[in-house]
Amino acid sequence: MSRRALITGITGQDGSYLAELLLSKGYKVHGLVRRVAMEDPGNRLKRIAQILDRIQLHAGSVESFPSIHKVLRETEPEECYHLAAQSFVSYSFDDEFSTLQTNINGTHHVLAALKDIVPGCRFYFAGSSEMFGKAVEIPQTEKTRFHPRSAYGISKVAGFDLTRNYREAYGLFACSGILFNHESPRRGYEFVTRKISSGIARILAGQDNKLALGNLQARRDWGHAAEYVEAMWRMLQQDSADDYVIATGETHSVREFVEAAFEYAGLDYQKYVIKDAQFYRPAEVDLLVGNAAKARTQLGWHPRTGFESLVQEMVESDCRERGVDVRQTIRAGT
Ligand code: G4F
Repeated sequence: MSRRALITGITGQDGSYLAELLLSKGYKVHGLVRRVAMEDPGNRLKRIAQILDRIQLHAGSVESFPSIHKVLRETEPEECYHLAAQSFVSYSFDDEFSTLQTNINGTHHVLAALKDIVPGCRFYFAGSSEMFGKAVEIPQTEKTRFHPRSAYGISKVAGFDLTRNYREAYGLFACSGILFNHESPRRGYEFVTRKISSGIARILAGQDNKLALGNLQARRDWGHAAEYVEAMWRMLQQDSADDYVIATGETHSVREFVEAAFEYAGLDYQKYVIKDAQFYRPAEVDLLVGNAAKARTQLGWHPRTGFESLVQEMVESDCRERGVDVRQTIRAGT
């Protein structure tokens, strides 16, 4: 019999890659999806359109304990990947209350319902390098002290502690992945990498001539999302539950991403990129770089896609979507 997995946040970048990975391993995949998303499949289910006939979606929300309870009773998963969250750091400054409420209560609801209904189910919590915030050491490991700099980061620290406490207090097989930034052509347009790659595509398509950005000095450790979901799965296949940093170990500034992406498209970024104060954050996370040695040793996981390849894949994909052949524009020296 195939193993059953439930993914909250299945419609997002990570959820869609994870669902594909689990299907390829023969799992029966269930996804928790807001009812509004089910009513707008063309838009909100677009990342999972290619697998909709092979997965089972359940209407519900992590904000509602009864709906989680109901879905867990119906599906009785053996593995639960809790990815659903308000995940845009910038927005968490605009609405701290809803970010804290959705992210902390959402995690608490899932853990509490699992303990009641399927205590043997293995649980994955999507932690974040934003928990390190004003990082106290370089690179960051599982032992680095947290110093979050946003309501989003604070909500992830709370989720991490809830997960650890359900493991210690109730014996749940509950793990947290401390994932550093992970990108792909499926990334949301509001995140800086996709904003840059889609901005370039619009410029090459003649639909725009400027790209407004905020802080170009911030440094991030950017990997490929399709590889990071493999680490999530590996965590739940271990003999015991634990927490792991998932990162490439390389850090680049936003400016370096901009330069690499524009250069690949044959453009001089200085002609197009403008600074806009609205994209600066009240508190910035200046430098993130992770040490994933524990994941490498214990999970056998390591990143494969380098920085340049990631940048190029994203630019190419966005250009293709707009009907622009970026390789041709490079040859033509646009
Ligand atoms: O792409 P970002 O919005 O990602 P951020 O804040 O690092 O968070 C992402 O990664 C986390 C993992 O560490 C996740 F937990 C989280 O859910 C999310 O996936 O911003 C990256 C950097 C920031 O320093 C930001 O200030 O880019 C800088 N930036 C500069 N201009 C911008 C912009 N960010 C955005 N979104 N838009 C800009 O115009």
